[in-house]
Amino acid sequence: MSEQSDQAFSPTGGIQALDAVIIGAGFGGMYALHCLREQGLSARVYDDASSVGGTWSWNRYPGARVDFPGGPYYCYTFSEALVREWDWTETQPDQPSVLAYLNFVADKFDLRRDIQLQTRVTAAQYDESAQRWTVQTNRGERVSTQFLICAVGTLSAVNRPDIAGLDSFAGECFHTGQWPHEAVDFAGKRVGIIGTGSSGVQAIPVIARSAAHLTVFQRTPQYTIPAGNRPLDPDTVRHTREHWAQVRRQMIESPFGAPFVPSTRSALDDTPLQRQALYEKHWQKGGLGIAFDAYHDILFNQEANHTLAEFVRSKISQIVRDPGTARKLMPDYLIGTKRQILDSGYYETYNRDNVTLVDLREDPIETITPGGVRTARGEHPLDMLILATGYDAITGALQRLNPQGRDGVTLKQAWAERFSTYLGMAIRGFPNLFMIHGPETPSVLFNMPLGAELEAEWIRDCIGYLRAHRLGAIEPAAGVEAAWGQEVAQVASQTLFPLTESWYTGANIPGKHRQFAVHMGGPQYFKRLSDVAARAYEGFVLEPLPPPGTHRARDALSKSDAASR
Ligand code: N01
Repeated sequence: MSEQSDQAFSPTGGIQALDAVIIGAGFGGMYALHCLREQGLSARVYDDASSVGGTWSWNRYPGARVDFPGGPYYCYTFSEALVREWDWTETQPDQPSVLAYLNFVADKFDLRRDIQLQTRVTAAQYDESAQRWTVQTNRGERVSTQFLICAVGTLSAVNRPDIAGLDSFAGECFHTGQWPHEAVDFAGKRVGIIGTGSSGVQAIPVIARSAAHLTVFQRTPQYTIPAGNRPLDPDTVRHTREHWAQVRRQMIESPFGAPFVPSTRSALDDTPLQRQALYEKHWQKGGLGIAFDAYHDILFNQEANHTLAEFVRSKISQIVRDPGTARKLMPDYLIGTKRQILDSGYYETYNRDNVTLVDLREDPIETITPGGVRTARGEHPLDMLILATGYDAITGALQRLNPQGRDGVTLKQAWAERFSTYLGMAIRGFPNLFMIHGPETPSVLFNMPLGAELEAEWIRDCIGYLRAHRLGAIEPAAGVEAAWGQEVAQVASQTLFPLTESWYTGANIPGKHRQFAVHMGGPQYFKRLSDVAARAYEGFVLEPLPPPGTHRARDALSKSDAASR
């Protein structure tokens, strides 16, 4: 433990003291640990899972793959040695490959000695006088830490749907986000799956190949685009290794953190025939380029958006042989404004004899029974039921953690009406708490490993600043969260995203407040983070350390600031 921690905290109950507790051993938490240890800080990661990897440890469902430009782009970028050492083999790596990579990273950087798995943080409480958090786990540990870093995942709080009779189902039942580690055997079984988001769309083609019968219960049809997964071209691998700094810079500066060179053309600049040819070229190649790269205005202009939406609908009509099934699969909202899905043979799967599509909008579920799912039109007998019903996204895991900040106020209380953050990194009333991929960061709309790195490095530098200036606590100032929230909403309002009900807006969870949860600025956001740091953490209140040997709080907040709480 560092010298400063001794000054900042005098243990009273003999509990262990650390500089930082990090919750979550995914991309963000693992890198935060590495960063803080490099600075000589003592840190420990807690994770409920039985392996490192975060989302890649939980999402072991069949077909799970990176749905972003993968291979050498969806990975850590901080270490050129690591980039040279790890051989990605496919453009869209599958879940076992990503998990193997994260385990390799944990070993290479000797992270495991400070990662405690199968340990859930059950409580975290801020002590104002000590400027420290007390963290408790389900194993009965209590730890005192100056900094609490929540790398709890944006898509980790599973959404178990409130469907009548769900608990009565007598067969096997799995959620895609809590998939068993043991192999799941579909052979000879009647399988049902509820949900056609990214997880369902990835799993359905794979399950259909071995199940006796697969029944898909779809509430909202999806636009999905072929992933075009293929072996990585050795020239691409060589180029990225040889020009790594340049590739990294290009990703940091691109709108979604991807190695795309954004188009400058509008979809409306081309004739219908030209557009068709360009969309067809992207469709054959696969990947997100068709939505993010072909034209610059698909996500900004409704008319441009309709051209691509119509193209994908025409593909559904061409691919799916039964016109009734094709009709049920037709989405009618703005393409790309729900999370854009990449698939491997999704629409084609509905041409199989052993697959049935149930459109829940015309034939809703009445109840789940011990033997299957009963919809308005009849019973669907099942041996296995899969819930691909998603997550209480972005804010859910933080609220389930429910830390208790200043004056005993919990996060659930603070966010009862709407969530608020400053920079998506910190929350007023919760000093010394940082988030990685928190609400109001680019998180899920930017390259997630790269975004996690940039955020973890910002936290590392911020802690370094506090230490260098003998400061004990940091917290957003009054008013900055409201301004930040307005900026997030304003950036989003320039796009088409807020026009569609999605988990970005909170619409997938009954009763959840509607608030756009992602900062869509990408590079502009990360520039803001750097600027705030360069201006001595502008917008934050910085408290001095308490006098050595005392527990008395040094209230550095100005009277007006305190009064405005
Ligand atoms: O979850 P989702 P997901 N009755 O919320 C339906 C990431 N991810 O796990 O659209 C019936 O997208 C719901 O219907 P509707 C990726 O970012 C990454 O699939 O709300 N249906 C929807 O069809 C992704 O976006 C990878 O009407 C119900 C589905 O369940 C995110 O995770 C892989 C229902 C949920 O779709 C979440 O994807 C997989 C109910 N009561 C996922 N409740 C990678 O490869 C919900 N639904 C990196």
